[in-house]
Amino acid sequence: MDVWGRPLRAAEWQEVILRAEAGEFDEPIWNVDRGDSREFDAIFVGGGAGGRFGSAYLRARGGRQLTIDRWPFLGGSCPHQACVPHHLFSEAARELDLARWLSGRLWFGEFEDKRASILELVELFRSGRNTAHSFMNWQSKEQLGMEYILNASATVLDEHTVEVAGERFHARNLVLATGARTEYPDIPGIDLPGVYDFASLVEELDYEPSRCVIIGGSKVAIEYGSFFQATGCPTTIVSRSPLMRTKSLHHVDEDLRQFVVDGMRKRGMTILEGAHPVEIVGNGRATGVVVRLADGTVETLPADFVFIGTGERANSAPFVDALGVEVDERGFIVVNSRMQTSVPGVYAIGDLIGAPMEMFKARKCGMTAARNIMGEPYEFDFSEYPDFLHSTYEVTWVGLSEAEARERYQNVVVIQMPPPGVDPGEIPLPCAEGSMLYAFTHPELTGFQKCVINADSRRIVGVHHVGYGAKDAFQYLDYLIRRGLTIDDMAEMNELFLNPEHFIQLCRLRAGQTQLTNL
Ligand code: COM
Repeated sequence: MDVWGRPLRAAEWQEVILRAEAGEFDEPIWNVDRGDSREFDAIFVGGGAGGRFGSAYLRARGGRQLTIDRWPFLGGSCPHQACVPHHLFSEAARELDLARWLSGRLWFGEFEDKRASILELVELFRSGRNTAHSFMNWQSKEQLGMEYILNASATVLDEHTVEVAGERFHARNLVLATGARTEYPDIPGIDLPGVYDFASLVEELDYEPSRCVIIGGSKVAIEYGSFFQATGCPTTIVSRSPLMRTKSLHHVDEDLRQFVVDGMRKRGMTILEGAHPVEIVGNGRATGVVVRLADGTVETLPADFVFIGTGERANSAPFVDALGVEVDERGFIVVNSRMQTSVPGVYAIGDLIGAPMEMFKARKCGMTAARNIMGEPYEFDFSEYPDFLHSTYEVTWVGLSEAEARERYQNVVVIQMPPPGVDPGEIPLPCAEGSMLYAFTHPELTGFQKCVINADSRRIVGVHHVGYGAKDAFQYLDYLIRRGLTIDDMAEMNELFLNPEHFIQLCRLRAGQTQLTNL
């Protein structure tokens, strides 16, 4: 199917994508300007967030790109299996949580334990994701002027050549962007029906789970586990490390962690830390998980639904074979801060180069590769970034934890709500849009916040929040903290009462002090 020069409306794209997904046609979707004789500056192998944003940036800089994806749409796993369903499920978890705590009050009906269906929500996502897919194709073509080939696998032949559907394309550079997939633990029974990860969940779930065991303690485990539990499906997390202390999460403040993990337990989840999965047992399908608990005892946890949340592995093998690119011990492609691999002219971006597996990193990696390819030396260091996850709360943090700050600076003060040593039931803060109903009914559930300040320089070095509606602010706080934001700058800001994390007004209460003290 050739769509070059033929504008397709988003609704027409929906039709095309649905037919391709249903297997009604397996030919490539060609959106290539055959009349343009210019060499491609880059071929992006993979059209997910990194490939799409890199491609758009390179075009905007006047370059010519070609983006190839095996799926019939651009945007990659984000709108298909990862971030978008995660946000849908987390929003459902949050709504359900409110309904549970306000059961029988105001306009809320009596909360029933199994009040929501995981399957129904998965089906809702499955039937609606096509709109995001079609938007990606439409925008990339009509608004961004990208050239692409979809619904076709790319075979990399050498550092300048890629073959698609028997045709060879050449470029000055290659940008590898094929992402990662869940790394399944090597234990007996892992292949049984009833064992899912975030991707197979949305592709294959066809029954209503009634009891879940999650193997692993990653962000995915916390987020999906909170969702499963909120629907009324009793959920147990089996994690080797304490939750939120896994390697992939850094700068997590201990008080924030406690609030989140206690909150999950308050909502009925079982969290087994220091526990190891031994085997998934079943009779044609999973019926339970055998675990070795922290005290050494072995127990079988019944489950008709096992979810893997252990982390991810790179889809790098074809590039190692074809190009010999250097990879690390987990298969992630090694790049420098310009996204250049060990092979000249070959770049790698996004999840393929390792943690953090976050949208901002994928997109900015793509942009970084594009800028360098277009002759602009540009480096991207993603070792520091604002981070977040969802339990039934939105949990957000940036900068140093209190413990890290105390190691680094002599004189640290903290602004915290609820303050240490105070009964959280007496202080319904932080609260704002999204937590007002909790504040007036269950004040101890409204959330937690902490601002960590180097009292000598007056600089804010870390901020941490559990609640609702504050994530946006953290994107800007990150930027400002890197530029030396002080408590006095905060006191100059204009709070839109109630601003979700309350940092502006709380900082203003202390900014008048010459010698800062805790609040
Ligand atoms: C977002 C996909 S769902 S992309 O980053 O816009 O390509």
